[in-house]
Parts: sequence; structure tokens; C-alpha cells
Amino acid sequence: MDFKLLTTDKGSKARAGELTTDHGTVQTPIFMPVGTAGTVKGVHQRELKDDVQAQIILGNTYHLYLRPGLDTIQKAGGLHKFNGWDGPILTDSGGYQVYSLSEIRKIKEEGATFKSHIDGSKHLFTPENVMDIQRIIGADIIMAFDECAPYPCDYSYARKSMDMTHRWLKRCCDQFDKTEGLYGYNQTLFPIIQGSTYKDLRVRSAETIASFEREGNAIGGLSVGEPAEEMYEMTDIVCNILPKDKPRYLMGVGTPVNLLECIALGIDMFDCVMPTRNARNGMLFTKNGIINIRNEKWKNDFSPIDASSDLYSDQVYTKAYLRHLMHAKELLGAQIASLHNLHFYLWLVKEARKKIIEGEFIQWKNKMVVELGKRL
Ligand code: PRF
Repeated sequence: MDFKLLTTDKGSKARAGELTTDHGTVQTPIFMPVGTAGTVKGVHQRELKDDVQAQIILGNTYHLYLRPGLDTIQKAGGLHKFNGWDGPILTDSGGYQVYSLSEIRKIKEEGATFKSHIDGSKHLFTPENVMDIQRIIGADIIMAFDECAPYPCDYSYARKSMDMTHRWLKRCCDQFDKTEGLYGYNQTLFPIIQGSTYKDLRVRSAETIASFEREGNAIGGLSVGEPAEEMYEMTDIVCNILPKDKPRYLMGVGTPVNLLECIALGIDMFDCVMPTRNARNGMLFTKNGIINIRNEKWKNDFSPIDASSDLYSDQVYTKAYLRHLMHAKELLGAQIASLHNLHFYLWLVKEARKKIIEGEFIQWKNKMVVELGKRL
């Protein structure tokens, strides 16, 4: 992997860069659509590439390991071959999904035992086997196995959990470095900062993670229920410590406003289920604010879903029609809404990048955050 920092904004800490993997180049800052089970829900690969203009997508170790299972993915020749996406892929390690999805979980020094949310079967994830699993899945960027502490979390738990995540990171690196990719292209491992909402822990975690000198770094344990201001404060603290010449990935964030605020703090990569999950419930993000397309207000509104958008389905379908599809629980409704939100998120980060390069980011960002937060 290679990362080139192209521009640093003068009015903020925002950056424009270029991240290159063996499956292609990504223009940063970037948003990565979430393809939990190897599919970005409701969107097929041609739409993802041509309409949404996604550059890199995310998959989940936890889900893919449980179903379809490693045997199938390996026989397919890795996740790119299995799902038909030939661009860059990043997989999360399960360090979050085990705690948020599985039933019974026990976290010990060795690893985390959990029960599958699908069939109740019992499994153990360790730093070592999570590296091996992600070797088999074959993403370009793989994540260290961590513990995402819940919020709120007392200081003593947060400190112990963070220290264990650091010890696990050493084991992840040792395992990753003594193994190779299975499919002939390179993979890279990103470590994850933890430390809950405690400043001193965040500083310590950022310093520890930076000392591993991997090719990129991630920030976990945020956007788990804490106020946005706290998330920004923690993000700012760690961005001031992380090396400037490597990409920074803020995991599981966020709303369009969160993205712009965190780009201003120096974040280069984001992922979140929000654009697709909220789309399926009828929430649409636009340049002028948030629409709940299920509302009565749109019943007879025959204007395009988004007149300012160059997305085909935003132009040809109307708000009234999409509202109808949502109420009738038609599959096309979820598809159109997901396409809209993902296209919007990708537009937002592309526009941010353009403004950073043009030197107009901060004025634009301050104007946009007011608009984006409105309810229409
Ligand atoms: N760790 C991992 N994945 C994550 C998180 C984390 O802390 C978060 C927290 N927002 C989202 N996804 N491994």
C-alpha cells in the first residue's frame, strides 16, 4: 500500500491524499460503503461503481466467517472474486461485531468467545486467528483485533481494555508479519486506537499505536453513544499525535456533519451503516438537510428525489413514488433510497476533497454543516 499526502488545508487540519492498493487507487478523504456480508445491501456492483462511484468497500470478518464461511470464500479465490468487486476492500476484524451482535461473549487475554447470532454455535476469535481469517477473506486492508469499550465506561475498565487491545495488537502484527496473502496481491494491517472518552488514555493509545509504524492507523471506540463534541475532542487529540504521512481511518462514523467535522480534524477514511440502514427506513440525506420520505408531506410531491443530483435514479423517480414504495415495502424503495444516500455520501467527500485542494474547505464546511443538519 502507498499513501501520498497531496494537500493540507491552511484553515483546518483537513487533508487530500491518494491511497494505492493492488486493487486500485482511492482519493481521500473517502467514505467506504459497508458491505457487511460481502454485499452493500440493495446495491449491485455496477451501481456501486458507476452510480455511487464508490472507490473502496468494507466487509466484516465476523459475518463472512460465520456465513458463507472461510471454505467457500477461499474456494472462490477470495472476497473480490466471490462478490465481483475488483476495487479495494477493507475488512473489519470482528473486534466490534462480536460485542455488538453475538449473544454470549467472554473476553479473556487469549481472545473473545462468542455465540453466533445465526445458529448459536460457539466460537473463539483470537488476534492470531483473526489475522488468518482476514488473510483468507483477502481484503486489501485488514484491521487489528481490538476491544471496543462500551459507552459509558469507567476509567479502570477503559484502561484495562485499552492495554489488552495494545497487547493484542502485538500478537496481530507478529501473526500478520509471518504470514502471506493467499491470492498474489499485498495486504496491509491497520492498528486501532482505543481509550474510550479519556484524554490521557487516548494520548497513550495513539502513541502506542503510532509506535508500531504500520502503513495506516485507525481510531475505534468512538460514535458508540457519546456526545458528538466528545467524539470530536478525542479525534482531535489522536490526530495531533498520529503521523501525518499515513492515512487515518475513523471507524463507524457517521452523519454527513460528523464526516465534515472529522475531515477538518485530519481524518482520511470513514465507514458507516447509516446511509444504507437509514435509507431502508426512509431517511434521505441531501445537500439541504434530512428528509423522511415516509412523511405525509411527500404524498403528492412529484418532483425528482433530488433535482440537484446527477444520479439516474434521483432524477427519474419522484418523492411521491419513493414514498409509495416505502409504504408498500417494495424492494425497489430500499434500493433507490440506498443508492441516493450512498451517492450523496460519496459526493460529499469528493466535494470536500475538491474544496481542500482549492483552499476553500473551511468556509464551505461551516456553511454545509448548517444546511446538512436541517430537517426538511
Ligand atoms: N473497533 C472495530 N470496529 C469498529 C469500531 C471499533 O472500535 C467502531 C466504533 N465506532 C466501529 N467499528 N474493530
